[in-house]
Amino acid sequence: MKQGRIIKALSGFYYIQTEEKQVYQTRPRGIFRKRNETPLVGDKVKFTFDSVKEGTLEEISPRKNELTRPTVANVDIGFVIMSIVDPDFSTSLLDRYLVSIEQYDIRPIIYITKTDIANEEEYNNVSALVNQYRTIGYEVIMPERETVLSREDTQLLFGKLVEEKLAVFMGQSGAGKSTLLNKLDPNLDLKIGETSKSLGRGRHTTRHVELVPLLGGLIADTPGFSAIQFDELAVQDLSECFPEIWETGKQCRFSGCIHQNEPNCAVKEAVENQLIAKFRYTNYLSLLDEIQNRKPRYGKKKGK
Ligand SMILES: Nc1nc2c(ncn2[C@@H]2O[C@H](COP(=O)(O)OP(=O)(O)OP(=O)(O)O)[C@@H](O)[C@H]2O)c(=O)[nH]1
Ligand SMILES: [Mg+2]
Ligand SMILES: [Zn+2]
Repeated sequence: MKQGRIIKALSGFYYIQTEEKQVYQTRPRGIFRKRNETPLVGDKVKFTFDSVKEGTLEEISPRKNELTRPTVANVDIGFVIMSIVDPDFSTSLLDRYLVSIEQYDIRPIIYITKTDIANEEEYNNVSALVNQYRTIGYEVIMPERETVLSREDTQLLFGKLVEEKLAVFMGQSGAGKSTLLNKLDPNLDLKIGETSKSLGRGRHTTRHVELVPLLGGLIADTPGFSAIQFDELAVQDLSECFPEIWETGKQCRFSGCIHQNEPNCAVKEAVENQLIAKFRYTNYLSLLDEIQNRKPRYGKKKGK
């Protein structure tokens, strides 16, 4: 049996890439359907084959994680692509993306675009916020004002990060995800300036995710959707997705404190003393409110 990774799923076929970068077209064994198990893009698998067009997917390795929207398994890095302007930078949107990554224990990296067209004030405002995110511990890549990174610098930087890894590009429509990918690999020739809003929205869209081999790793571009839902996150798990709130929360009087209305809450105190950024706490509370008010459903535990 050969080993590889599913890089594309389309019309019942699974395309598996091996270490030698050969791609095999396979169909899954019937047993998966019987077990109600769906192979996912990103899955590490074993397969047999008669030719590159006729293979059989035999076995799926246990997943490290499973990202939804896009549905990709075993994601190592989530790049959140955020523009300063056009569309405007928003911490509440950024935090939504971060939570959607943190809940699956994926390493988040923030990348700031449109540094070349933002004016001084806009640049400085975002720069100040970026520093707060760095203080929390987030990795942020932000080119100098009035510049964008050269192709060489971008490739060098990303090459170090994505080698041997599976990365997903996320971010609002128009933020510059496809532009960045084209810079990393001009052969990709992805369409830019195309709003893919109509995708991503639907409940059961047939939109397919594809992993693109890039700089020794695999990258998935995604259409920008701003409506991220947190169907799988339980109230108790949200603070784990805000590293600084999680850390400080260990000192709260009540062990199950969700830092909302409880007395002697260390988080609220830290916000008052400006040790935790007010906007982060506000974003936390609004997400908490959203989770508390969503239609009743069982929250899935964060896989640790
Ligand atoms: N000046 C400037 N323009 C940029 C930058 N990045 C992207 N753009 C432009 O912004 C527009 C949108 O870029 P895309 O790369 O298509 O954005 P996207 O994130 O892929 O958007 P969706 O596919 O809709 O999710 C295009 O007109 C790009 O040329 C940047 O760093 N600076
Ligand atoms: Mg795009
Ligand atoms: Zn608390």
